[in-house]
Amino acid sequence: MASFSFIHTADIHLDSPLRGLEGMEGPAVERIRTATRKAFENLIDEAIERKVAFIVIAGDLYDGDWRDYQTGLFFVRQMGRLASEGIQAFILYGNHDAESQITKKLTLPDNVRVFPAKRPETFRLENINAALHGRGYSSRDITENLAASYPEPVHGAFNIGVLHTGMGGMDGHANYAPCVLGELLAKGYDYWALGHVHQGRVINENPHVVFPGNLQGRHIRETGPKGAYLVTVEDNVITGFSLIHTDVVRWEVVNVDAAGCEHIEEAAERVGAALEDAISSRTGGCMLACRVELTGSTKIHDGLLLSGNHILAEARALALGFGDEAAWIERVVVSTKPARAEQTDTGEFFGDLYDILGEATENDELQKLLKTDLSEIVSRIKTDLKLAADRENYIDDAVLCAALQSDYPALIGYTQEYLKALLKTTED
Ligand SMILES: [Mn+2]
Repeated sequence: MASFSFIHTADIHLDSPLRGLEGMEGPAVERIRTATRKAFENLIDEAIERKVAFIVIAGDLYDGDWRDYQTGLFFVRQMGRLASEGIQAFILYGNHDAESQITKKLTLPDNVRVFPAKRPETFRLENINAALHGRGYSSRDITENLAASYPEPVHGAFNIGVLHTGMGGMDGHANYAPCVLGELLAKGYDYWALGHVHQGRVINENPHVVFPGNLQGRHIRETGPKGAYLVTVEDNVITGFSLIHTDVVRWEVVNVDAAGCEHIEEAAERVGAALEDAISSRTGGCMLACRVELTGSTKIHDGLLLSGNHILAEARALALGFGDEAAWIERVVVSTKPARAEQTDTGEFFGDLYDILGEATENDELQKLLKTDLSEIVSRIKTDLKLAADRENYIDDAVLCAALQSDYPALIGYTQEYLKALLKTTED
């Protein structure tokens, strides 16, 4: 009777360009830059060590068109490592690496099979009695229900459906190749190897319907441990199912309660303590890549708001104090509130201006003026961002978000807070 294991991965986004690292150097930044490749190498190491029969890549192997041939050559080299161990690989392209998105091409080794985009294809593995069904993307925005076109299961075999889908638009991901759980279950397959949703999730067991999530988190919206699923099958029954961690950088938000802080130095001390905690609880030698968020009511609220680069550099210095590759700070977000006594005390000198701005959030005339003046800039930002950022990615800067949504009251609100802090400090 057949017994074998396989690895299910997706959303690798190999060589995905990482924003915000421009002009930065050091081992930590270098580790982030090369993380998607290193995680993929880890996956191949695992596949070889565990002697799996094959690996399945359920879409978004690439982030988009290769900048040069190095990305493709890296992938071929990894496939060659599998080939020399007699391990096969099945690839299905998703919205990011759809046929229309990738213009460069390289010959893949014989152990690699690619699901076509025109129609579903079934690959049979007679020696282990498995059948893999799948259909790739011809273009990035597939609105057709691809699963509906998949064939009936091969009788008596272990059937795997490979599919890149937004299912019902989960986690805000674009709802490409939509389908519902019920129809996947009704297909009669044993395992649905899905891709596209970056937060790993086991939707169903027996039959298994699984989003493995990213192989490696790439930014602050892709937090927590990342990896791929190792599945063991004996006599057509799943007897082992576990997540293998492959990530080399782990993204987290580190909250720092700055309530009651009297000085910036005190806030920095708390940042240091929070970082130490976060670093000591990380696992598997992963480097921590984190966003520090300061919260709580404090009299240094204004100082923090205006500290800009200083508090960020300070946090980065604190992180370096734990070693070269222990932690890296992406940003410091100041979400503190003024201490109670200060909340109403805006001072006479600029009190009027503050009040005017306060009323302005509800002033239709002013908003009309802003709309006229700002709409061109905002629409240009929109175009640039849409070109640069994938629609799946989130814009996580609050001010940018307000601009993109033409939320003028919110924009005025941010300006009001910033001006208040600025004017107060100038007055002091
Ligand atoms: Mn995708």
